[in-house]
Amino acid sequence: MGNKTLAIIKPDAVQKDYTGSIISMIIKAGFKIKAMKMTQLTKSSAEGFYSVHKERSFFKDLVAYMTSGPCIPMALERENAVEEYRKLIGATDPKKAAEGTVRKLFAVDIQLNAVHGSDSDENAEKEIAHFFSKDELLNNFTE
Ligand code: IDP
Ligand code: MG
Repeated sequence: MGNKTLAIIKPDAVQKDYTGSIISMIIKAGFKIKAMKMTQLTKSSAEGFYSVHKERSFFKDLVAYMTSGPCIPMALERENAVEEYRKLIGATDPKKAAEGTVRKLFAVDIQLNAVHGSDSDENAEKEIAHFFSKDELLNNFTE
């Protein structure tokens, strides 16, 4: 059970000024922010980040969405981080997300769903490395 995950406040949520509310929920749920930046993904960076979905029908739209404006990636630390963060954000489709979850509160639909969360410890490592250099954080994690 790992202690880190990669979260992103996606462009639609940043644009609608949900950033403060979402970060507040993350902190109240017991996560420590170990690194954070605001950045606008290039097409190739977004394609790389979501390469597991490249054969999916929604891939082109997903890349367009994720490059549409600034987003806020964060490396988060907490016990059982991947699972606990996915519990906090709720299901991919906000219609199916539990009451009080980030996506229930802030997502528009299954695509414009406000936030990203890693789905495994292995992917959390890779996704954190996608956004943050070692100097920016990795040695800050308690192991
Ligand atoms: P996740 O973000 O909950 O892990 P994934 O299945 O990994 O969900 O999908 C990645 C992202 O692709 C979603 O967060 C959402 O923005 C988008 N997406 C997923 N499924 C669909 C779909 O059926 N239609 C449109 N966009 C989708
Ligand atoms: Mg996923």
